[in-house]
Amino acid sequence: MRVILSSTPYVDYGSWLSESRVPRTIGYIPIGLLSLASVLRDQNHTVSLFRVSAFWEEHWLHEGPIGANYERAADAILIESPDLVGFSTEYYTFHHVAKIAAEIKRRSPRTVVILGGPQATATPEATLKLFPQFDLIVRGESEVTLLDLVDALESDRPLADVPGLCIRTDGTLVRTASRRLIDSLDTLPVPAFDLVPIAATDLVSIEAGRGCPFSCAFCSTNNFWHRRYRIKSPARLCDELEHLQQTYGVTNFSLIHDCLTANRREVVALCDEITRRQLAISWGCSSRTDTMDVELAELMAAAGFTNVYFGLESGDPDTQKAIKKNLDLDASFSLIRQLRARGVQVTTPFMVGFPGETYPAVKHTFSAINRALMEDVFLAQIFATAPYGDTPMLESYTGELSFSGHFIDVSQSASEVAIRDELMRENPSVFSGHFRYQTSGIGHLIEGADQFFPLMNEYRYTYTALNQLSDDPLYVFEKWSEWLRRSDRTNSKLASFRHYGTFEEFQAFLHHLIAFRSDESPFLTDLFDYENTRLRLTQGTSFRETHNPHLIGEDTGPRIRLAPAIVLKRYTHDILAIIEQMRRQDAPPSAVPFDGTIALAIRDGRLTVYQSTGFAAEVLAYSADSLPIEDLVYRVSSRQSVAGEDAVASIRANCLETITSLESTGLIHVD
Ligand code: B12
Ligand code: SF4
Repeated sequence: MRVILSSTPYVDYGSWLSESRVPRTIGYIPIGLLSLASVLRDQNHTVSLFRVSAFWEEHWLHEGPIGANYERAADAILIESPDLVGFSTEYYTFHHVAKIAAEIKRRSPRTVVILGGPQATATPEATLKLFPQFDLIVRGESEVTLLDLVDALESDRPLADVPGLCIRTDGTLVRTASRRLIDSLDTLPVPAFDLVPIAATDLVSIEAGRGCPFSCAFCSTNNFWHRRYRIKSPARLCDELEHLQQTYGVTNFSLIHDCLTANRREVVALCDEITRRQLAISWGCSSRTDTMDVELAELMAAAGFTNVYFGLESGDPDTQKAIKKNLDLDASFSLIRQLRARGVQVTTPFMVGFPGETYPAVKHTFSAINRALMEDVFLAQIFATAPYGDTPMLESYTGELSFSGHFIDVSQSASEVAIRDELMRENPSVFSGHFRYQTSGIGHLIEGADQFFPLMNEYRYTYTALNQLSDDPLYVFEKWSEWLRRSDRTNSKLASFRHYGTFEEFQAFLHHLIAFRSDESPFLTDLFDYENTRLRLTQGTSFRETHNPHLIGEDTGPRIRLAPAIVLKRYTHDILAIIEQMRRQDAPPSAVPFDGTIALAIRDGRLTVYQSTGFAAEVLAYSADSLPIEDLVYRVSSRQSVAGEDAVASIRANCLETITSLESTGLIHVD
């Protein structure tokens, strides 16, 4: 059979925050589909992969109705005359998948169009009822089911005999028998990685295993995999890693598993095998703070572990219990601190908008977010709680949802958005993820939180200092929400979308907040400038060396020059000491006077900060003007009113010593 498997589109958050505000789609490796493709190919079926994101990135029509984009995608899929087209689904872009499928069915009614993945599995009956373009849904784990289905279609066997489906029979919707989970993931063939472009420098996701034994009430993935932890054997996983390393030169991996460390023994065995084979790789995974400790992390780090995703969700102890996450935040932060000290990169997602959540509870969460930022996490994320299908939380609160409509989608006209929203509003069982739970007076803190966190992270010190000085962890976010409401800017192209603010606007907003408080805390200005400079440097803006033409005289021998990509700043406050105070988190930051020069540089891809005072600061400043060394000696001698050869020689020696020491840091060079 000729089969095409299609991934979901994925709309890039970052593109929305840029000044152009044109939402783009971005590609990813659809691990599940690669596994299905491999299983089908092993049985001699012809399989292609259609990546909607990649297609739209190239072929998206910015003008005209959005429908033309669905038609284009359908045409591209049908070019290969498939017998079966299978779409993957997640709630975020489900509406687009449904539209592409409708176009396929309209053009080619004989093509079997099916759905699989987390969203379709959560609401199979409601989905088939709403969307006649789908012939059936494959529920849950699908490698065996899909093969069985294709075989049944080819041999005309009744679909009712294929476990793991939801089908239409005689006008009714029927779930066929449940399908048992595969016992050993090692029995699956290696995913069809050849179907996606992979470059040596990519971060490549590979599936380590499936299933989390915990029971967080908001989470859909635990039920999906029956809360059964499975992991590929160390030998099998290392074979896959080696295959990718040898074939594509990839060294950076994400080991996809809902909670890899939930089984310590398995993780230790995996790390032992990676170490035994001496695989020169780095990798990250998802975990829970209460399933890892320093000893395990060190063992993992020795096997290439460099980053971890720790869902902390809430800073409120009562909410932790209510959502059944049950994490001890103090213990979590203590672990995070120890991991950071060992150079492990940590990302901490938080959530707001749990059922009945109150203002004080959200305050606790924002307090924990400040804490995470000061523990130097790579990213503290905030997500509005989406009521996913097939979660205990949604089951308990189904009757109390209200439609949100706030999310980042591809560009479309106001009337198209209105139609989209109506479809979602009227079908809460299919589109529950676009609704919100009823909360207690925190509505304004939910919508926009997802879009706020990238801004907050980039300005984490200014953000946290402002919050701490106000003794209110919600100070900046609430003011920002107000600012956005007041500015009420809309993009003419995307008039129908809510405006969540851009980096530039957030900068202007912070500038305004600081101006308000500058008497009270003048160091904020230095801190903000420091963060702006860091941002410009880390975003790759090239800084030219500054030349002061007045200082460049005749060629009088070697000059000191500032090394490239270094920015010098004169601050009156000790930024590093202030940041250190904030990290201690025992009191709001206070001014620490400083009289010197701070140099910001990117070294080995990381920001490095040097502070220098006294004569070294002076020499650094001169190096920005590429001053001849003899000029420097002359200036210092004149300033100190030194005369006589011996005295000048001693100053020259002092200058040379300082220059050598600065040269050794790589900040300046002499030519
Ligand atoms: C890696 C990952 C990502 C990656 C890659 C996404 C991908 N689809 O591969 C990235 C970072 C891009 C991502 C983004 C998002 N993700 Co995500 N992601 C995951 C994660 C952790 C692993 C996915 C995976 O590879 N699993 C392993 C493979 C083997 O399983 P699988 O993909 O489900 O495929 C199996 C079956 O579902 C089925 N199947 C899947 N597709 C199809 C299609 C057909 C035709 C058939 C027959 C069967 C079938 O067969 C496969 C083999 O058994 C899951 C959680 C999880 N453990 O599944 C969340 C998860 C899928 N993501 C989720 C969400 C919400 C998102 C985002 C919306 C987050 C956000 N706010 O931006 C975006 C949406 C992006 C998008 N359009 O896909 C939710 C989906 C919930 C829902 N009901 O929709 C999940 C379940 C996590 C959770 N509990 O919240 N995600
Ligand atoms: S620990 Fe993570 S994956 Fe497991 S149930 Fe909780 S949220 Fe879901």
